[in-house]
Amino acid sequence: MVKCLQHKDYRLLNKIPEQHYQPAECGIYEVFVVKNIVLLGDIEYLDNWLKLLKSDLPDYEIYVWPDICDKNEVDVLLTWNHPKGTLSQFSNTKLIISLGAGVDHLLYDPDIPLGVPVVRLVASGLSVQMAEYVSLAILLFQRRLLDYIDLQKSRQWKYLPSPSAENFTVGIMGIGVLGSYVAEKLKTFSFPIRAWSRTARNIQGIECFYGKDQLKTFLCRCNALVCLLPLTRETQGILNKNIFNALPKGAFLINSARGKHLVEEDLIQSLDSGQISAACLDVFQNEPLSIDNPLWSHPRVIVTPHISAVTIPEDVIEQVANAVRRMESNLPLKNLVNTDLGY
Ligand code: NDP
Ligand code: OXD
Repeated sequence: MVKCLQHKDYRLLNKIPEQHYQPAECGIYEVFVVKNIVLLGDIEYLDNWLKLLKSDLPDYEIYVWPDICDKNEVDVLLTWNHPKGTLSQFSNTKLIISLGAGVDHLLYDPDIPLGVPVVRLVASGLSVQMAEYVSLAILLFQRRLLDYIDLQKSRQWKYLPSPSAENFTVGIMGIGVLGSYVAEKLKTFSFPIRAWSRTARNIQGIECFYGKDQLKTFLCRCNALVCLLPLTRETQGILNKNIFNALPKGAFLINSARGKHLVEEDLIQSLDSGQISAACLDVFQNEPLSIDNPLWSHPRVIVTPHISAVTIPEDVIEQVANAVRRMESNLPLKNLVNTDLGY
């Protein structure tokens, strides 16, 4: 869109191609291209986002859904859990940025405008938080903290033997940006690490497996299983009774990826049979977790409200601004999502 201004703004003037200058009959008029960004959905730290976007992308107008400019003139969408039915309205958008590492919230929506590039966030802050969360849960399970909490309730002073870290193998499903960082941190405690991915990987100090054919071999020695997979057609419902039965009896589960990876009923059965000893769940089929969901009160389940790795605007603003500038300059986008693969 081209807009007239009735004041001089040399900062903007310098950015405008010459053919856009239009001298007016009286007064000083300048003409420049207006570029628009819309923040759409559940945006945590909205005030920070607005402040940072205005300072890092000063040539953009920033809007927050639903008070936005003409939908056809939105250049960039920054989204997280957008309201249903909104995406199709942004057919002229040039770039969609997921305000998280996952993009299932976008790709599972049939309304997503076709052909618009989607980029996701890859930030060291997310990896650090995820490593803290997973390490906390692994150590809690390996050192039997849940059992000690139980003993405390009945004031029992009792020693419970626990496996050494060297004898407690952690299996990570999804050894991408987050999984590989988590693995490096867990290695420092001496946990043997196994990893499972879609394609073959070779990572020093990690026993790597890939593809459906190697899944059961991967699982058979995992004392704890950590899910850090993206949610795709292939991985939906992957944490089910077949997987639980392929783990050593009494294994632990940590799901920090997406709720739809887990068949919740299968987990409850496996917990009740002792096949799975305990689970730490950060994500759920339906969020927020409904008040009557049995996971809330299961004695062997830890529930957290999707907080393992929260996007902090200050950590990622540079990446967001870079993506916008690269889009403008037709440069290859970083962290571009492969919409066919779903991650
Ligand atoms: P990446 O894309 O970097 O890594 C994905 C990994 O999963 C890769 O190793 C990939 O294999 C593997 N994978 C994908 N599909 C399959 C498949 N069909 N079979 C086996 N392996 C597969 O993702 P990130 O590490 O950045 O993030 C992972 C997920 O974590 C996000 O998608 C998001 O859902 C979740 N997340 C959750 C957060 C929370 O707070 N709970 C916060 C941030 C992210 P390959 O290496 O072969 O490509
Ligand atoms: C993410 C998340 O994908 O917070 O970043 O779940």
